[in-house]
Amino acid sequence: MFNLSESIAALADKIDRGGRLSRSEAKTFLSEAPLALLGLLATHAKERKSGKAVFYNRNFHIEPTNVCVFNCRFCSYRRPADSPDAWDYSKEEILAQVDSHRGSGATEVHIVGGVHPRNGLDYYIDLIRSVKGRMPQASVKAFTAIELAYMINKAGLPLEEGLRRLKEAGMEAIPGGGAEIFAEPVRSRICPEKGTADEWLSVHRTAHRLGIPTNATILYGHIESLDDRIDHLDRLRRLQDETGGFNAFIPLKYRSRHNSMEEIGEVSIVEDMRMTALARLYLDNIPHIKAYWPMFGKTTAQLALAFGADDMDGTIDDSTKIYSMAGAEESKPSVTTAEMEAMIRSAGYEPVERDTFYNPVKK
Ligand code: V47
Repeated sequence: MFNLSESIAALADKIDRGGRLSRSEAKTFLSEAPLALLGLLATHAKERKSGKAVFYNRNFHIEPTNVCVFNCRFCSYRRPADSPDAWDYSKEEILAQVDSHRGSGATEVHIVGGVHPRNGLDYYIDLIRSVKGRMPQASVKAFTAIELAYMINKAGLPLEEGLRRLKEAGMEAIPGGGAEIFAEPVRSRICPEKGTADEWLSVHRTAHRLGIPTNATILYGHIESLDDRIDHLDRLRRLQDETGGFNAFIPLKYRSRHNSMEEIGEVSIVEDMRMTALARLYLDNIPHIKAYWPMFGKTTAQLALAFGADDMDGTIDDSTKIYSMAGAEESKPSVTTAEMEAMIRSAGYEPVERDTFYNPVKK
């Protein structure tokens, strides 16, 4: 039908029957299948899992500092400690930020920042405990695997013990940042100083073992190849087969402004949709694919719901700068729940407000 080649028609049939794509099949399918077919199959795969539901939450971010010991080439946010644009909030300032979101109905506080050279594990344990104390009804989803590995290494503790202490203090989930691209030749060009793929994966593996759910990301649309993308997804799929601890996968499109890879530019919306569909089709064991609107922009995020995404992240409340500093459309990302629900409904889906663990929030 539709002049599809025999191999693409056979793969489409396999996917439609719920079959698992191998790496080489994923490569063939992504290179040759028409965009509309990817959308159709990814939508079927999404609807088999969560029907017409599209999830969102009420959340806000805290970005304690943009001072970072690493200097990733794609990052527009990081500053050296002596830069006039550097920030490094005190605990009191951070708690005042938490207080400013009181009454917003937030069920999640997302904390990530630069890897600051000064702070140690005890500082972060105290910070998490204090944030949780100020807003006990919200879950704390905190620190990328890179921040976690750094603070736990610095304390001279085994990973498991460090994560256990952070969990005890109130860290209930871990966000997906820091994964970038696992393939070493690309990783060492775009973020040479950052922890390795194996370090990232072992933080998540250990967290899953301790019952801490986590997310995963990919940073795509720069110098990586299709093989690198599939390799990245494959490592995540294998870890998920082992642990089942990932809740969501978030494809993060490289945004090119004000960083040292700017000359590369950005991929098109067509590429964004192909990447979203690939994630849904390849990661058959990760329940949720997020269309992260502060990075995609609202309209692209909405379109991603027709390519297998089932989660729009949250209301944000103008609390993150990572993407606006890299030139994303939303300079002060914030939506009300009514706007969020209207975005989801007009894409043909039923909005479901969720908590960090994807339980529906009772209104
Ligand atoms: O690891 C930094 C990315 C990530 C750029 O788990 C960039 O729910 C594109 O991981 N262009 C941090 N991407 C953000 C993150 C995240 C965001 C939302 C939800 C969740 C979740 C996690 O941001 C970094 C890096 O991959 N990033 N700079 C850039 N110029």
